[in-house]
Amino acid sequence: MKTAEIMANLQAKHPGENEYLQAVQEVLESIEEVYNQHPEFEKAKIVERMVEPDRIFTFRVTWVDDKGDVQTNLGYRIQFNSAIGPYKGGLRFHKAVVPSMLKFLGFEQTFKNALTTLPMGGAKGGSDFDPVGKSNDEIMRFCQAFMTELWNCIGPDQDIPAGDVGVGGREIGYMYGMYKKLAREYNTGVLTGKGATWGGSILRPEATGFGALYFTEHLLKKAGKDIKDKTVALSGFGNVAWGAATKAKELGAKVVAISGPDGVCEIPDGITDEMIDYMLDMRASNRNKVEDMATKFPGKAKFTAGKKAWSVKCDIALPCAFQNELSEDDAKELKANGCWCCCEVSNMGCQPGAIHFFQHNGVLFAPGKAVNAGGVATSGLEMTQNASHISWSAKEVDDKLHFIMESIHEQCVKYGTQPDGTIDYVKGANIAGFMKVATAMLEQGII
Ligand code: 2IT
Repeated sequence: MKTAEIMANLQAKHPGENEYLQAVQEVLESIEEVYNQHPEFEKAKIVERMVEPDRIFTFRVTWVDDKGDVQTNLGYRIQFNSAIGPYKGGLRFHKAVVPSMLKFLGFEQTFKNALTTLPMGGAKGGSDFDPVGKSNDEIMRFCQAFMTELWNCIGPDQDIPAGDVGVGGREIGYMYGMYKKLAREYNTGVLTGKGATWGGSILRPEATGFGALYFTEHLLKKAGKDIKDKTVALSGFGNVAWGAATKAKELGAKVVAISGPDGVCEIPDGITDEMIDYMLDMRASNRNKVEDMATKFPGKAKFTAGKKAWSVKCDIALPCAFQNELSEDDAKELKANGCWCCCEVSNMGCQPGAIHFFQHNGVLFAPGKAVNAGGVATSGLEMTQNASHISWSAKEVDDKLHFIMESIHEQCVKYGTQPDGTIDYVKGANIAGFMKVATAMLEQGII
């Protein structure tokens, strides 16, 4: 395999799909050496097959807003790879959603799911529907309209969507209600992230953030460090940031910044439990403004418009918002301010230049597909509970999540340890995920 050649072909075939091409490039670069030691992979054209989704569903979603006006959006489901299990991955509702974004997310999901130790293939979906400023009724009508098209493409042993940016427990509830009405079956396992009283797993809402902090703990331990009393800057204030802030505080770290598309909130004395609870209200309001935190807690949280969380002095940076949210310049600013660790919690949160800078300037770095895999892993645990018609206690789920995050860290160490003894977590995660998916594809023949 020659990465440059494959990338040139993909670029010609999918011009302008920059996020997708970026995600593929990162993986191919890391696996090239290992791949070339396996002529059987080359013979079966594993890479050429793996970089293309199995199929893409595109559909029109029409709904009526509160003013009575008819609105039309586009909906998608990308079933990327089913070598190791049924398609699994979230739905993203965001105005910037285009096929390239969902293809990058589906591609990443395939490797991430392979790392979880659970049998799940990769998928992603969503819509260019913009939840910002929408009423609860509008959200419900949109979710129902979206599901009238999607329901035929999914199933508990076929494709199991969940939440992502813009899709949380409320949206999953509305979509599940409509799914049930259309399918006339109580297939709880068809969606994950459900409410705890109707099939949802305890700790699923917290799982992405909690898992990210468990991974961070392992990474720090391996580097002879500890999270206690360290300052943490994180971006976003949605579900993932909320879970990360909760666990970081619980482990004794001080969360000194959260951010939003409007700017950053500095919290010099560290985030409080009341502030963490208020993040849920901020998300539910659909205002998408982090400034609301400063308005609610004057004197404790200071808002600066137009600035990112990466401008705040910290030990550990946790991108928890959106792809490419941390640039090379941000990485330099973080390092100049004393930051020595960045665990990417968002999918592809760091631009390639930022990752390169971290890795060559002594900043510990781990990629999203390893760090944030606790979310989808707990979705996998939700599927197991649904399939066996039981529900586990918080302790049972948390113990399993701990085990999974430790195992992901071990896989990164196994495949990412360099001759000089340092660990390249990007390589480690990519090679570990790739080997599992590639081996399964090989064993299942040319399909
Ligand atoms: O990016 C992700 O891993 C998710 N949005 C969660 C997917 C899932 O199926 O729980």
